[in-house]
Amino acid sequence: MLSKNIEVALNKQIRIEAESSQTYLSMACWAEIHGLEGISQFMYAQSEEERIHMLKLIKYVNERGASAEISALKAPRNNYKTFKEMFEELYKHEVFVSDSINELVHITFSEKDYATHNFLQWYVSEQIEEEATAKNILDKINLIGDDKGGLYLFDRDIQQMITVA
Ligand code: OFO
Repeated sequence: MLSKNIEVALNKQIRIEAESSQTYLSMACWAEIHGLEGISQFMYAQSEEERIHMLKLIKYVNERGASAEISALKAPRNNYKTFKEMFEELYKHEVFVSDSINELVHITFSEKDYATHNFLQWYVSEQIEEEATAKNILDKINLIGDDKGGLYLFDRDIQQMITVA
């Protein structure tokens, strides 16, 4: 059985994962309407991945005798000046999610809930990966600068970075 504090904290994370999914869905749309096919595929996959993160939390909360809450979501931003700005947002967002997971892990310690602590380790590793991917992409974008040919190749190559887990 989960404590009330843990239930509340996990439900907050469920909302964050759902909002992440919506944020990346909005980025996918922006890239699609701007003709950035590869980037858009990447963002659709990211959105899917965040939904899986959300579902994993929902199942865990319900299985542990508490209730997962499906709440209203904040509307994501739907416009970007450049694709670089969009990826900067993605990186910032992933850092925010990592902070939130860390906070959650901290709460499990203070509540002595080692089962949830153990469950969250998957998210800790996932965030290391996601932050690294976002950082890697930003480094590539900085190399490309304003070069149109570089953007063309980047849009093609980013599809190789698609993973859904
Ligand atoms: Fe990329 O955020 Fe989920 O965990």
